[in-house]
Amino acid sequence: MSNIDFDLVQNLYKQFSNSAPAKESKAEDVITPMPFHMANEDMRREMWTETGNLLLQQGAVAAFTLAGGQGSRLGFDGPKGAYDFGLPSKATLFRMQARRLMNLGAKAGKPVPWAIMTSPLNHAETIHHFEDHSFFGYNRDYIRFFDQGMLCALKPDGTPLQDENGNYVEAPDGNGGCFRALAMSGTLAWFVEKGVRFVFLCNVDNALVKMCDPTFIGALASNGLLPCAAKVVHKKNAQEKVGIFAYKNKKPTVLEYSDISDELRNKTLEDGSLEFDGGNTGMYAFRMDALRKISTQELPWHVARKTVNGVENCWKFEQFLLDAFPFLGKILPYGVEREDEFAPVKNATGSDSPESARKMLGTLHRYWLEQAKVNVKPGKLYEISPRLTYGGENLSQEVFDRELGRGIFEFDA
Ligand code: UD2
Repeated sequence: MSNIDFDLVQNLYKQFSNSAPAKESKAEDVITPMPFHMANEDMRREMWTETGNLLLQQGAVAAFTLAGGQGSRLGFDGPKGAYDFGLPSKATLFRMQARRLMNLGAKAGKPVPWAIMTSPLNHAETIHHFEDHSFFGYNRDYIRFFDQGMLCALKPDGTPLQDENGNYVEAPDGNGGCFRALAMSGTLAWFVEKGVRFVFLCNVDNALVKMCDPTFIGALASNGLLPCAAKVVHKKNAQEKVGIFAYKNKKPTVLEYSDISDELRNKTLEDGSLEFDGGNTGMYAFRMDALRKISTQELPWHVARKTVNGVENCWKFEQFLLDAFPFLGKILPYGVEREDEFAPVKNATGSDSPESARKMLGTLHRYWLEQAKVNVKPGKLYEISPRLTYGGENLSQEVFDRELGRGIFEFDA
């Protein structure tokens, strides 16, 4: 007998089918922008980096990758982390994350515990990807996979959707299911056993993600009143598909792009800039006790009407990680430059695509080489292996000459 929670989906159907699509707020809600400043302008930056590196040396920092989503927009039917987005090295998103963590672990003299949340739909394939690549050389005692919960999809009339064999069609319960799955899978306990005190949590699909960024972790650790932090970028434009940082009735909130009204997303200040300008990058840091607290909290549900198995307008319900922030009550909005840290691979073409990610990574790595006074070729882009550098350090003409074609690749946009 499947352990499908039919009561839950029926209650959610009743909740959502009787009301108009929930936008970000009810009339009485007060929503105001959340100000943030750029971390690279903060005088405490050096101290934050030292603190983060010290915590990594103590083994007190873990990574947690959210990889249970279905990469439907990309048109790739495997796990998105296993997607090779066309770099000269053919690195997949998982390999990049693994090697960046290994760079940090080598410098800290301690491997970084790494948890990867999958869903039952891509769990086996994810494990196979790692096994096929010998886990990218990652220490097997410091990597752990677990899958998130699933919810039955409903037909437009609210009855459970079944496939041609009569099996119920289930979908992942949203990245907000990560807290429950982290606890129920025993991974939170695994973190405790490893001595973890801070967890860097990120989407699987950002080609520039600075895994367990020591400066970011140090910024959270340096302020004992804060349960969590999140990396923020200035939005590209009003339509950019990112959550926006705001206060809703004085509580820190990230309002998802699918849940905000056009009126709110298009609001501008007198100088024409966006009033809600803080865009969510999907990179967060949590204290362990904040994760414990949220794992026992029932987050709100969101509804999406999607075509599932060829049936249009089906009901899918999911929880958003973003809804943890109002419960935690405080957050550090940590401003970062998009060019340095945020190149999502979401769509097959256009913005947030493999091509845009390749260009952003190649441009950033070229900049790193230019900063190291390396003679780079006009118009060429570069890919530098995380084995050689985490954020542009330790590069020189000598390294370039030795590594070109091995750990450094030259390519055209
Ligand atoms: C996410 C953020 C959005 C912005 C954007 C940046 C949420 C709810 N929204 O939007 O604010 O930061 O990313 O690129 O996070 N996932 C699971 N299980 C699920 C659903 C998703 O693990 O059931 C993972 C997914 O694998 C990915 C991450 O959560 O790593 C974000 O999911 P998405 O790419 O579907 O979210 P998106 O792009 O709509």
